[in-house]
Amino acid sequence: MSDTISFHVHGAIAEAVVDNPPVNATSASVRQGLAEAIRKVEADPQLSALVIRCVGKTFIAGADIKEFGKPMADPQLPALLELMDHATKPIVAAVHGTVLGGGFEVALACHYRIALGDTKFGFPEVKLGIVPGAGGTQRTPRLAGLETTIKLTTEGGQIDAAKALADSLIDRIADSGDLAAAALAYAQQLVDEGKGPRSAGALPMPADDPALFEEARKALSRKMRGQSAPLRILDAIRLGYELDFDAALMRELDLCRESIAGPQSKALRHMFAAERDVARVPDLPADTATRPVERVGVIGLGAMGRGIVMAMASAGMPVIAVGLDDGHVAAAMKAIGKMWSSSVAKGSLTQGAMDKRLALIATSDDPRDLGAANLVIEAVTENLNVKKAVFATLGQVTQPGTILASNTSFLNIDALADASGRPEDVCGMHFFNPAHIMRLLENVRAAKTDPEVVATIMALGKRIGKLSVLSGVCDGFIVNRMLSKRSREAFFLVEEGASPAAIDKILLSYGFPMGPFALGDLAGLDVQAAARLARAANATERELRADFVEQMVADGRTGQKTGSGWYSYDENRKASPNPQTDAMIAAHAERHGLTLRDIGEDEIRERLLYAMVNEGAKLLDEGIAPRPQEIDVAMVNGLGWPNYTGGPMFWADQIGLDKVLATIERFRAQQGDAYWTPAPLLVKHAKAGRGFYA
Ligand code: T1G
Repeated sequence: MSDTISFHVHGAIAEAVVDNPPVNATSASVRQGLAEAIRKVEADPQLSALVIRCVGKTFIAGADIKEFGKPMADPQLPALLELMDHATKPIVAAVHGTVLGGGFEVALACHYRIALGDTKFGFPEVKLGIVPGAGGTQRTPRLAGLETTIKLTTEGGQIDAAKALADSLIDRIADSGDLAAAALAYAQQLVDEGKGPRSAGALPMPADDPALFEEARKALSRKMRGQSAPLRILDAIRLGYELDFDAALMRELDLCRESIAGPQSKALRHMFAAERDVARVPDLPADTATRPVERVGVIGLGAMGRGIVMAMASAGMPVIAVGLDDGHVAAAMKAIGKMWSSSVAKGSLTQGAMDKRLALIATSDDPRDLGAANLVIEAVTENLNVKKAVFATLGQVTQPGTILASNTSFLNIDALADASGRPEDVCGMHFFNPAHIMRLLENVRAAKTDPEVVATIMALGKRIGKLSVLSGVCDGFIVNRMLSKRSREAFFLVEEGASPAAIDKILLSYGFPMGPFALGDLAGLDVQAAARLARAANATERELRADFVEQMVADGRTGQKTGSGWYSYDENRKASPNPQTDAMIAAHAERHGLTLRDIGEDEIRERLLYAMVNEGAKLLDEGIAPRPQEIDVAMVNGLGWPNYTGGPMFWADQIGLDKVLATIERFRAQQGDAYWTPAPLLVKHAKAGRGFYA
């Protein structure tokens, strides 16, 4: 057998056991070993059936992503599955863990399936921009029907064993935890009952339902806007109505290969790897000790503090929530209760789970109560002096070794560290609003942060289900610093003659969920004005002059919440053009003697996006972002940069840094050195003909 498959014989039943860590992917040696096992069983008259199972945490979790884009050794997965389909003795898949993608396809090509009760099944290919390539779109509908197939393959979610059983995707749930024994007994029973092989391909397709496909197409075009794989997967399922089973499999494989070769899959696979890379901090040894975190304190119960309390309690973490006074605490708990109650009303949370979460939250208006926490997150108002005072207090009321984290989005954490008197315990944990929903967590290492503190907050992020990215200290860290350059260009473009709606539309069609102006209205223009004020000392005259948000705030127009900002909003917050905005822009131009011009789409898009790429290169130069991976993961998950472009740094690499640099030089000539001096790293890489990724 191959080095990843062992072969065992138990009476008349043979067993092929896959051992290919970490996730038993169908690497070449697995495919070869399974093919050999099938041939062996076929050739041996003493053997009547074959069980395929895996050791470790999971059954096969898919094709081996590392093999993509390289020539694949035979047998390819579809050829292996064809061998199974045509075997003359029954093959039983015994599955546990996460049965995903190519792994699910292996199981479906087996003739019978038995699973542990806590097994999960899914086709995550779509998340990698891939059409399933080994029968997933053909066997699934024949077994489970169209609705389950469309949902599983186009959305990439998972179902549990009970649902898989109800949908005939498995035949049996093992009644004990001993899957190996249960599978052998099942195979023996099949043999005893004279049950032979069975192919899902021999079943008819379910009755066609064009309306269901049409509905799915519409929903996916909305929900996964810009992505090609979901729609290609629908095309693949339809092959079952157009071709016979074998021909449909061949065409499905073509679609799979085309999708793997396409730019979106390349970018999405990059994101998959980058998300895992950022969990490993380059200069932090993997065996760095972490400090125990059994109770988290949160001080400051505004929108961010509440969201952080909710994120912690939702993850099962006991929290001490400390507000300014009784009134603030009561208001915060009322708001939290209201949000969870609305989830209960919608059915996305059970009352029991909500009660459990609430029971994890202790409240107080006395910071001394934070002495019982192992880690405290400060989320008070975004003002350096206020925060310094809080850190001085925290330094006194908490035990030495208690981690003190600030949720500031742009203030200097080194200054807070000094104020605490325990700088080695201080770091940043920058959540994104709403903190209980947004997946990104920017963890910030300050000058004196202890490595154990870094290791602890990275681990804590994972524990509460966040995607943690490590950043150094600077104004705005990774996401807000890059975003501030986009905002600058957006305001300049308006001053030069582009309409906010046109700018938003261009970023929307690039793939962002919304453009900068719609985002400003949503977040609140007063918030944006306050951030501009905090940075005014370092702003240029031109940046100060582009004071549109200040003008609107002075006018009482702070965005969605007042029904008016860049856009007008009706009572359902539906946006429409705002004549006041047009008037403001015209008056602004007249007041400052600005001439408006027609600006092309390419210039608008490139100025908004290259400003961020250039800033990203500076973050790398300065060591604020350890690697381009941190930037791509942060921008995709924090700002909604479309994941199928791979994030700003990967995207720039695909364009070619020489081209990006040439465009930036053009903007520099047009707009001035203050805004468009290329980052030294960008120049260096462009000259060397390489990318941010080697
Ligand atoms: N191939 C290669 N390596 C993989 C892998 C895969 N499919 N899946 C995970 N890894 C590596 C991962 O990079 C990491 O390595 C380690 O395993 C642990 O992963 C023909 C076209 C299975 C639920 O998309 O969803 O099948 O970074 O940190 O949280 O139609 O991994 O440590 O070096 O995520 O326990 C479809 C993707 C492929 C499955 C485990 N399958 N994987 O989660 O650990 S396309 C997928 C996952 C396909 C067919 C086609 C998760 C997991 P390292 P981890 P985890």
